[in-house]
Amino acid sequence: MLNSKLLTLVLVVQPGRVLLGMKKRGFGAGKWNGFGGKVQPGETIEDAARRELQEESGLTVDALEKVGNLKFEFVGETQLLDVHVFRADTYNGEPEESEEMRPQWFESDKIPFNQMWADDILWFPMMLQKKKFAGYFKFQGHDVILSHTLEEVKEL
Ligand code: 8OG
Repeated sequence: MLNSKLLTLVLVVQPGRVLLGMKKRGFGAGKWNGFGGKVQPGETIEDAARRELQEESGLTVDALEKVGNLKFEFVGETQLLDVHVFRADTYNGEPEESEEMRPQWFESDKIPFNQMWADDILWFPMMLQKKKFAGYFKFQGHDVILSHTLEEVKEL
């Protein structure tokens, strides 16, 4: 049986650009990604998303929109990652480097997919178009997707 671990991921989007962070350490180090991490006991998923965004980028947000749910299985591992993806279209503060992330804005047509998780190129277009999506990805190691499903959904 797979047990699952709840995680959050926040993409801050402005007209024509997206804020990503270079992950400096830990899981996914060396990849550009949104901001997020583990949901702590007693915390709602959305509170966790706000907290991680603030800790990793220095930004606070008023409204977070739920846009996706992505599940990741890694061959040989018993833990399924259950990632809740949010989009923020407004924010307060200025992005600041943290111990975990070095933030940088990317134009929406110059997103560095070759330095991101392999699944991101598949769902980023939906996220940018404000479509909601649900997906399941089976990874071999951290770079190869063996199989996946991904669909647009009405509700999350
Ligand atoms: O706390 P930690 O940094 O380990 O949390 C992992 C972060 O990485 C969390 O924000 C969820 C996110 N994440 C995955 N898998 C993938 C993925 O395939 N693509 C993207 N963009 N983010 C992912 O755990």
